[in-house]
Amino acid sequence: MVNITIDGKKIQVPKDYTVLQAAREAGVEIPTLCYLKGINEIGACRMCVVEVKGARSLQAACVYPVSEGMEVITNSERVRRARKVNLELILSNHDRSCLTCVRSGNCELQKLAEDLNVKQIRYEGENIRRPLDDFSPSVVRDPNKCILCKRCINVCRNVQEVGVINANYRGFRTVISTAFDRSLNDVACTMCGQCIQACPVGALREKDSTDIVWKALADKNKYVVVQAAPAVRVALGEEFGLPIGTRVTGKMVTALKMLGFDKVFDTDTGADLTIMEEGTELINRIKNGGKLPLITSCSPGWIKFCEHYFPEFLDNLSTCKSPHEMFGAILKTYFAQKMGIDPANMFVVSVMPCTAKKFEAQREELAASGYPDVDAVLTTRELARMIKEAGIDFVNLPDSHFDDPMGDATGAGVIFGTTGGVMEAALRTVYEVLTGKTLENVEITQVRGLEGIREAEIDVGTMKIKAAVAHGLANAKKLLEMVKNGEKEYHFIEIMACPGGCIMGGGQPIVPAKVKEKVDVAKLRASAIYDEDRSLPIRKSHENPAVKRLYEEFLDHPNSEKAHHILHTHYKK
Ligand code: HC0
Ligand code: SF4
Repeated sequence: MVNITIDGKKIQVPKDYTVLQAAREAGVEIPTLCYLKGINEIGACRMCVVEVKGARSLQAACVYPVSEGMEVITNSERVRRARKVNLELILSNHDRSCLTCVRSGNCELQKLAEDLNVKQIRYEGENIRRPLDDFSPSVVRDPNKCILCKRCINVCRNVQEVGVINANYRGFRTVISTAFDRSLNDVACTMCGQCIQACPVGALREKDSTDIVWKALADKNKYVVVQAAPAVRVALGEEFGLPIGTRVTGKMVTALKMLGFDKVFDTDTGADLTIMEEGTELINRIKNGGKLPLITSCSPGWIKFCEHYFPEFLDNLSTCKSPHEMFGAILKTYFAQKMGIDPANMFVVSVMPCTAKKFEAQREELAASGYPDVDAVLTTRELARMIKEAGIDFVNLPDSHFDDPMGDATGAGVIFGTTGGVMEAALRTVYEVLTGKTLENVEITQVRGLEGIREAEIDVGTMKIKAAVAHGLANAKKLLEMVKNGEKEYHFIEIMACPGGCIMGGGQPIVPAKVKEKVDVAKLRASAIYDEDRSLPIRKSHENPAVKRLYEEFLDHPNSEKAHHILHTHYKK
């Protein structure tokens, strides 16, 4: 420990702390912009400058280490002036179209300009206009709004270990881009959207699909069905000022009905169906000497990562389509037949916490009826924008239920939304199928938690299933390397591209970096998911009445020929 003084306040802090960490602990406010705890600590924006007694120039608190006897001043005239000038310089070279920016109201730059009382910009930047990169179906890059904070670079490089974006050129010409300035669509980007989550401004955002969906809703000839992913219901409320971790399932359903969708369904039903198919696939591979470990296939960012970087594992991937794609395929076949609707006139919208789902929906192999299984994907943020545009008072909405006859879902379907959930849901079913016994305690806590890689051995009758869970692509990579070099052996692996699973997807509400420093967002959203699971009367996928009916009336049995045709897919090397 060392003794330091910040603004006259004496404190003791660990000797490996930075000045910023010490100040935060002492409750002293220092503004930051490029700083992203544990991910981007590079002192680039110089918003956090402070005076350190004995040092000639001002120091960036986020990278300056504490030392015994250090005296720091965070709020002198000199410090305030320097921060203001730095901010004005950033703003001088920024496209300041705040009124029409998707991040207006949730922009860290806008907030700083307000906090630092910047009322004029005295400098003229170079303001080089650069073209938008909007060729990716998932992520739009707007270099004119970029403030070169490099948060996106370090998330992509270190959290996801993908590393497709970097700083090109120097000085005013510096631009965050890909190698040779290609579109994100033309490099090995997984479309996970974690860079969007890290961006403090509107330089990275999702490809907007709200117009396409409004158009479909207005088309009298279209039967427009919507399904909502498990993770959306525990985060959508944040866009309307509700606390992180609030469950808004019923309000979300009401809002979707008010927007004019003909049917409002639950992707959790698709998740239950996935468990039937994937659980059966696992049992068959174990019994018949098939390729193991079986690896889950529901996270499209993970699938794209596997196709680009680990093609040797493609045969390990479950052939199951992801739940929302399965559900879309069922809507345009079974449900369309049942309702007497031509699938050509059906428009399926998925509301997802994920940007990679936009890319997934466009994959041409995902079209069981001859038409795309899913026509448009909205992120949680886009749905919030539509609700606001429609003038709906979301917070005061009453609750509604998902529609029949496809509206039943189980707690097993809900927990898909958090890391470890697909594994737990599968094991709830696989245990009962293999042992013929009832699983009394459905909460398989060994696979829960937020450790990057988790392992479990589950007794199922005469055998033990060795399972592993990884979330975030750097963790996925680490786990796959261990499997590849024979260090680890498993029967079943769950991989989710985003750290925390879908609850922390690239399409979820964006929580400012400062709030993320204090609040464990993943933990709060995950606990809301587990509460929702506990609140449901049925918690095992194979007990879902809608899924049972689907097999009786249409699919016959899990992994049947028809099920394979409609619910399964293949991958590209
Ligand atoms: Fe997920 Fe899904 S759980 S990927 O994370 O499997 O996006 O929430 O909808 O499809 O169900 C996302 C979330 C889904 C799918 C489901 C899976
Ligand atoms: Fe990297 Fe994911 Fe952003 Fe692509 S979407 S640039 S992989 S962080």
